[in-house]
Amino acid sequence: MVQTGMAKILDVRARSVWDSRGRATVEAEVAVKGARGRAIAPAGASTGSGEAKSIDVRQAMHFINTEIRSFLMGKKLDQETIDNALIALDGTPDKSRLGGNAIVAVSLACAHAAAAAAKKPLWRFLAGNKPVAMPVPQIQIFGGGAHAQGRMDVQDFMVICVGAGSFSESLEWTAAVYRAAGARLAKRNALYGVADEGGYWPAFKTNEEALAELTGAISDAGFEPGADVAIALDIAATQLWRGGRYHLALEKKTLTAAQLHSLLLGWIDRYPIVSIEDPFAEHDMEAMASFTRTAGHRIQIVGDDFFVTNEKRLLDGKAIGACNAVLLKPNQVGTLTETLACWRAAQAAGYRAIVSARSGETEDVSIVHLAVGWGVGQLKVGSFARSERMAKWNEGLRIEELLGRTALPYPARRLFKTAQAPRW
Ligand code: 2PG
Ligand code: MG
Repeated sequence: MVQTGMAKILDVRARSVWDSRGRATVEAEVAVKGARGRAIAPAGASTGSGEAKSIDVRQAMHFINTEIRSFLMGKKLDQETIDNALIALDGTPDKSRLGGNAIVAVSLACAHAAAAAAKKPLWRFLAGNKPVAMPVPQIQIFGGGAHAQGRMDVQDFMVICVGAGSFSESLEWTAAVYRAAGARLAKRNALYGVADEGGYWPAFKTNEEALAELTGAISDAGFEPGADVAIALDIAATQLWRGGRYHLALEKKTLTAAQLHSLLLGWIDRYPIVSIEDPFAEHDMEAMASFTRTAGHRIQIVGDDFFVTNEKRLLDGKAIGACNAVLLKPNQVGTLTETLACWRAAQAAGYRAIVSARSGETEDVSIVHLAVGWGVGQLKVGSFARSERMAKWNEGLRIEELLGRTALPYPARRLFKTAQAPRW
């Protein structure tokens, strides 16, 4: 990470603000001479047990305004040193004393302050002089799981515009698919509203019906499923796992890991799926490894609750051949430095990564800057509605405009080479 190494912290403050679910969350503000940075902690609903623990917002504010503030005052704005000091100051393995929410807000606010002091946008500050590419978006069309009161078992039905030539074109195509999906649902009288991340909350009878409808919406919008626009799923399977079995409430089915494995392989055969996140529960290491052995050469298999942005968990997963990609959520691990360590470990392991928002979000757009500045390649922000989501897509558009022709080639086609003859 590029550092100014010069600016000294003059002030650190916290305030309570509101997130997209109308819940209080913490914002941190860090001041240096002539510049300041601020960031807001997001919140998940389907969380992994290995995540940094958030604490009560009043408590988090109190710690930022007292202990963290007195500790950081006068310190050099060096990200790694500050993050390591915050980890040591907290003193717990899961950041439960000072709060993962307090720590991530301060860590990100420091990065913003350092970039502002260097008079650079955060993405440029993080990238140094290296050329960067715009990330490929994964955008939710239907929402389920913990984000829609379990109405559907699968949490995210998303699209990846694998054939699009740029970030902005990906958004244009997604807008068309999102509208087409809404029109299909309205026609069938199957629309309940939108789920937590802005995706439609549909009244389907089975999870597979969502796949068929999404494939239909891609065609309705004038695209070829698989070649132009493909499907990505987040099963968020930890949420389905009870007593060693996977429970699909919508279909009143209880599956063993082997049965879920077969179900998912069938879906990959029948629908244009290019990525599946958390196909098995966070504890089900062997099932994840076995699924990766079978399907890892065909699709991207992403660990979210499974890795919780934790470098050590990623290395353990690599050792048994589980997954081939990792979701990066700064608040899942707690600091920017640990998030970057996980991304570096992923690169060394030959894994891909996707920077991701949480289901509880705000207007904070830091993650877009991380995806671009670190050259991560993919970005997941939720759906294509509601301003906490659109703020991030729109920030990407501004960065794309600034990059202009200096951008590295947009990586969608390279990452998701589509089958010559569509299987669907
Ligand atoms: C996920 C995220 C975002 P949450 O599971 O990937 O979709 O959800 O923030 O609730 O963990
Ligand atoms: Mg997930």
